[in-house]
Amino acid sequence: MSKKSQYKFCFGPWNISEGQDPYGPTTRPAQSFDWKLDQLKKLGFDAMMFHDDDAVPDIDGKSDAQLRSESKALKKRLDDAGIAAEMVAPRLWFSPNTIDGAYTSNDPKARKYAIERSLRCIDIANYLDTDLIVLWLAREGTYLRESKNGRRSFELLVEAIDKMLGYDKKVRLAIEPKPNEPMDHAYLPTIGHALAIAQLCKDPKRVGCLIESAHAILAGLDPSDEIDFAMLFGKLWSLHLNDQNGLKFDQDKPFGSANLRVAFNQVRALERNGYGEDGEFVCFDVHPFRTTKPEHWLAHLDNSRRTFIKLVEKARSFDEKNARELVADRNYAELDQVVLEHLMGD
Ligand code: GLO
Ligand code: MG
Repeated sequence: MSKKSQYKFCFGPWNISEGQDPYGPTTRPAQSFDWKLDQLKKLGFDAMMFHDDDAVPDIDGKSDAQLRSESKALKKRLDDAGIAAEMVAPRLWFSPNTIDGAYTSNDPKARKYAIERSLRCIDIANYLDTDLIVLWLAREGTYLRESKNGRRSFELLVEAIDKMLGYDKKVRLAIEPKPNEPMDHAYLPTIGHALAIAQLCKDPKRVGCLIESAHAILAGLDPSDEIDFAMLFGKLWSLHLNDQNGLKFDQDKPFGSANLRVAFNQVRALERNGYGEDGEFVCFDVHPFRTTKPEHWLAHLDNSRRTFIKLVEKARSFDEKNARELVADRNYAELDQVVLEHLMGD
């Protein structure tokens, strides 16, 4: 491990969630944005991620002038708190306009709405002084294969991305792939898909990706391979670390909670590729358990960061020379045990 990044950390307001699931209501009272910002600062995190409507609530009913003044007021609050805005993401999965998808909807009015809203999201990013837009393409996919034309949908995705690239000459778009949920099948399920689509866009240099651990696991992949792959292309611009216990609903567990070894290998991949050297943040897209009491509400964020920092130490103190010798001798049985004992603290 030659490179030694100093990591910077962030999370989003939605990561202090209230415990609602499809089968029951919230279990913790909602808190204001200011309270969440205070907690982020108290925990010693460096930046916050935003959906466009986290930054400007009820965005669809607001004028451009309101969007500007509310974003600027937020920027001032962030500056006063010494917190950066890491990215802004258009929340295209809530509106009645996007029931059948956003950029790939069968309804041209819905597609127009999705693009216009994305351009407003870029305006917000500019006011908040970040050039990074995250595209989690929540509803771009199908419940029913015959309901959409796949080829046409990929073309529509490229068209939408090109509109965003054309609107702002500096903006960078990071696609956050996820194979399913809410859709049965998503159009861009993996980093390979995201980077391939980037090549069809008018300025491929400004289209990259964001890896979420749980999403890679849901695609049956090892997130550390996704990290190496994206970083080989110089395209890993953000990261949602969390954990996931196999092929279930998206669990957003604390980092390392389900599989410490998979977490260790993600950190090792980040270390060997020098993640963070160009200012990228380590973000945790984790949620509290539904059972969590309000007084323990921030533990999942603090714990994720503590686990990450301990795994950085583990990656840096791993006996690479011994590992190389074991690899040369094809003694993978011993390598396996060396990794386990290293993680157990021997
Ligand atoms: C859901 C996603 C979601 C996005 C966030 C940013 O599965 O991980 O949390 O990361 O909305 O666009
Ligand atoms: Mg995410």
